[in-house]
Amino acid sequence: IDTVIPLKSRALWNKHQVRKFDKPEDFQDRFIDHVETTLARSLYNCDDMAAYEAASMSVRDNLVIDWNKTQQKFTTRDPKRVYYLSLEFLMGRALDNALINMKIDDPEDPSASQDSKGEPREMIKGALDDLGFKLEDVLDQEPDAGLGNGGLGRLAACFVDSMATEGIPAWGYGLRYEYGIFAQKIIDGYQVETPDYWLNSGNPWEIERNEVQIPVTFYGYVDRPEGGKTTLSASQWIGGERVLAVAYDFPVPGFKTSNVNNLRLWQARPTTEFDFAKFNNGDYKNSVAQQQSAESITAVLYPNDNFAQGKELRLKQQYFWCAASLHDILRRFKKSKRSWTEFPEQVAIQLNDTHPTLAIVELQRVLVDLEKLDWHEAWDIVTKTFAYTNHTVMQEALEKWPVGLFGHLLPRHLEIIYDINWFFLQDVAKKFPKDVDLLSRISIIEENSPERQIRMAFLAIVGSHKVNGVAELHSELIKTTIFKDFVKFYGASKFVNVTNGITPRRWLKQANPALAKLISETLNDPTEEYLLDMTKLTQLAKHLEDKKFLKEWNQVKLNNKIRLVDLIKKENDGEDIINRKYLDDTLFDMQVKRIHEYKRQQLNVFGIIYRYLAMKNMLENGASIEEVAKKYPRKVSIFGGKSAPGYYMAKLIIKLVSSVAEIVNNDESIDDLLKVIFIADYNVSKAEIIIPASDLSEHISTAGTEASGTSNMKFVMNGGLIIGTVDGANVEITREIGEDNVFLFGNLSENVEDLRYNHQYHPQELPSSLESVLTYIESGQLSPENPNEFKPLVDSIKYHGDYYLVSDDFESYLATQELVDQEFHSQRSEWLKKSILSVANVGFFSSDRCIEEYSDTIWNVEPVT
Ligand code: NBG
Repeated sequence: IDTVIPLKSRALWNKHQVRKFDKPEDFQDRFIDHVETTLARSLYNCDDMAAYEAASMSVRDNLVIDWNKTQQKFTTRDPKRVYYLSLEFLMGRALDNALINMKIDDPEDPSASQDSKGEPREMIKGALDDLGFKLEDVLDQEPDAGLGNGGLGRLAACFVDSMATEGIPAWGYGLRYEYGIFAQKIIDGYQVETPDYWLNSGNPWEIERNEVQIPVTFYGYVDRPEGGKTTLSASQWIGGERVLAVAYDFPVPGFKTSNVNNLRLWQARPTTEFDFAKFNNGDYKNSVAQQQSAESITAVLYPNDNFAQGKELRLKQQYFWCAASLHDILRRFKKSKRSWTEFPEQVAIQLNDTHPTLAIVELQRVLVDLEKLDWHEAWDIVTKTFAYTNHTVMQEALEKWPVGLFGHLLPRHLEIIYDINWFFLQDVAKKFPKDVDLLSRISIIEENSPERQIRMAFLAIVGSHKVNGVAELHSELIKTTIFKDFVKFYGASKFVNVTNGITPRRWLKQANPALAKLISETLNDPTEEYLLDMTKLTQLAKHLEDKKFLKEWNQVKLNNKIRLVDLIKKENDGEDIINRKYLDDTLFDMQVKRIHEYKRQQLNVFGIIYRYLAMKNMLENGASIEEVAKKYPRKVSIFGGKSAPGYYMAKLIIKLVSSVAEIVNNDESIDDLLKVIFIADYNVSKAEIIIPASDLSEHISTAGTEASGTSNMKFVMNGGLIIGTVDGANVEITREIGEDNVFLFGNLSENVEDLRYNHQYHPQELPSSLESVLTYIESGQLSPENPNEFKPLVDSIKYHGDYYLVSDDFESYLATQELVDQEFHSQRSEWLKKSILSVANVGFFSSDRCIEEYSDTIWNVEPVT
């Protein structure tokens, strides 16, 4: 390894080598060191926030030591590396996770296993306690790193955890947004967005790399030097605007390993060049303003989930990030002095959705224009390097860029895309000479819209060697619908499935420490190997008849419910909405995820209205409250999730939930039998409290619309049962844990098209159950101040074709909910067994399994141990 340090000085360096702390006293030493020197505080003004910062920096010191070693190891061994390009990394909090994943070893006795020292988390808890701080309060200071919208961003976060854990030489690349996903406030029942300036008190987890600054160019024009006659030859892009990409690195520790990977996020900064022309004209202010606008590139995360907005700034973000990341990757490769043909043997780049598709074009540009490779030679390298993950079949979420906008920002890239398409279409025409329609259908350029558009998904397919969907059903669907023509051309083997997964370290151990403890005791696995090898969980099934175990299992759930009820109380200014007397007997039914029509929170809330009206009806007809309780036992319906700020219908659904909550929660006649709660500002750290408390969760998307879903896996991993449609990963969850343990309902995806067609041509009669709900909403009782408030929701079903098939699934939803009530209330020990069997068979959904599949079938990489 190259170094500028002269040989004679190296011994001294080694002598002063930094060491990891491995004892409480050493941690305390570090902690106070950071309080007094890094933070310039003291014993007299160290509050919880300062304690969080000092603890984080101390823990980070340990991680950084391992991180340096990991990176050195990769540099020396030079294995094939994986680069995971994702515009979103929804990391949540880092400190607690680091305490779980951090490996402590004894420098004096490296053979002594960590296990003999106990858990680092416990050690730090004790050490902080001695210093006068409670770990829980300290952890609570950390703002979420909310650099993502929903499942797609959280998936990337789970993947970096698993890649580090498995020893895959991998880096994540993303953007360091100054504003993450907005904070949601609910005011008078409406969502109000407030900016999430998460870096407000600094970020102890990042390392600013001012030495890594990469210039990125936009706009301008293309020049072809002498001899270069066509767009295929080396060309020169004369850029118009230049900004710098500065690297910020986040250590990503693996579990039970000293492997620490890197997540590199780019921040945009102005170049230090100065526009002297402007300056000399006396236009100092404008010359500075232009520089300032550079920073806007990484200012804010686009808050849309499953929706492509098509704004120039978004395209700028994408290119900025792709160009910087690729530059970094190429620089690292070039150090090895290998030939370009070896590039795909050394580098695998995974595209998380189409957002980084420009990286394909950028690599082709660099190889042709700068490295002077022949077009075809370059293209061969490119396609062997990239692989693309599709996360949705929904049209509105598929990215397309108008060529005008695109060509203005990236003129050379547009030429390259046209050339890629030209060669591609030639190949298609050769293979299917008679199929003229096919060419326009499969073309990367869509011609028949008002303006030509670049279809980014098509470009991603053409530029990749593998394309994967994220659950079996979804991976089949993409082959038969949106990418059908590509299967015809390439054959089916280019299209594979890798079913999503989640990291059990965060979603079991961190979110549900009590359950993790019970599991490790029951499995007689004190060092928690099951968190790495989840097949061990199947042994839980042996204990189904153990009464004591069932009781403990139930107690864990109850305690988690109390933890959640405390949170809800805190968020409601200290008022308890949920009656604490009956918690064990109350079914906690949850739907927490982005608010979206296709996810059908409206189906859930219509079901609640139906239940409420039925209860009232019974009472009016003289039934006693006990009789009502028998038919409609205790239940709390919990909602949480953000709507995109510009998504009118989703926002209306939030308001509807709030309005229903207002009526139901204040109706004394139903005696707390039903409560409705909307938890504001759903995010990763709230999910960690909400999910472990669920008895039932809802995954009720219109069949064929939810690519996978990952919260379904999180709930199951925490012993919650699920009610769901035959959609996304629900299908495989059912296969793994058994259909007796899942409440499935509704139409199948193969019928969706016909049902939609029918709605259009034969406006259907609604089931009377739904009719009564819609009539109630139309009556205006939920919104006396604006009786027509929810008309658009009603109309979308009654008059606008009910695109999401709420009416078709309503009856079967109600019937299945009735079954849920019965089983929860009258067969409680059966319910508990189902809960245990869910956890016992959830192992398949560990993201470690995903990463192994990606490594074997797509990346062709091996762990470095
Ligand atoms: C989302 C899907 C989810 C899936 C996640 C992760 C997009 C475009 N898609 O069903 O809606 O679980 O991706 O794969 O955000």
